[in-house]
Amino acid sequence: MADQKEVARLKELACDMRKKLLYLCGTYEGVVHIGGDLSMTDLLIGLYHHGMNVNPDDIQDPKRDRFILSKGHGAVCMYIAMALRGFFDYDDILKRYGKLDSPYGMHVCKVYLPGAECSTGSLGHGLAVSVGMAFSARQKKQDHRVFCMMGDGETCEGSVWEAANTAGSYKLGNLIGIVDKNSQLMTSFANESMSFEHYPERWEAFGWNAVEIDGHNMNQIIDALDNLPSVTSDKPTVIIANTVKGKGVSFMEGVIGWHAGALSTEDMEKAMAEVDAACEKERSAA
Ligand SMILES: Cc1ncc(C[n+]2csc(CCOP(=O)(O)OP(=O)(O)O)c2C)c(N)n1
Repeated sequence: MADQKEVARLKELACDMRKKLLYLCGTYEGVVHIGGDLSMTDLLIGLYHHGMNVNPDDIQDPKRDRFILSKGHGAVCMYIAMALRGFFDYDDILKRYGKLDSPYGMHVCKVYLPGAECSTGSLGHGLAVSVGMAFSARQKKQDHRVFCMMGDGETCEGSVWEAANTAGSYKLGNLIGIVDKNSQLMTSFANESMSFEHYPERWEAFGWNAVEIDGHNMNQIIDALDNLPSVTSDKPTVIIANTVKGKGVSFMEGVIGWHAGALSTEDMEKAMAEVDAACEKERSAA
């Protein structure tokens, strides 16, 4: 069972991160992909603050775990998770997000952002790049992992399954996929567009371990990350995280219009107060 002090520490970080995302969404002059940012907040906190071996003071450490945000439209969520870990300054993100020549683009740009392993934004490519990185690590006898975060909508892309098949065929146990399964795409609910039946079995058919969790339950996130098979094992693992788009904000949860949007000051304050209240409830229940 996960260490409860650690779980409490990570939950606090997730609360802080949700508020930081909402503040940006209420103060930035354009739209933010807030729905899918809030669905993967707990997962990114679990990864950057517990599960992955990363060091903001040595971003080129060859032993570091590699992270690819394949759902690249959630870039600012990754920037803030990294800022809370000491990679960047949150105020700098607020100042420069989405501006010309900024390292903090709406999508991830490896050329501009120190610590980014891959530029993403065109969906369906991150897993293939991750497979290449994991294969290369195997050949060089390196023992880090490669983590790849995908959206469930993104996995409608055929290229994802070609990459999944390749990873299974080459027995890349050093590769971890995470699917932020919030059951919404951009303009529809997932099951209105594509079937997601037998979803874990699809991964298993390509030679993967599939682990299904509640992607907002920090105990389950930490358990999944703490119990990954060894880097030398012969099966890649996918963590299928059931999440809620817009998690934590009543007027966003499960609402199609909140794939991306901007918040008025009033709604921003309301949303932040809801997050605060939920965090306070969790604290007093602990
Ligand atoms: C190849 C490609 N097609 C279309 C888009 C536009 N697009 C951006 S986000 C999105 C929906 C993705 O859904 P999902 O992967 O489930 O992301 P989430 O709901 O977690 O934000 C689409 C279609 C894109 N970025 N890349």
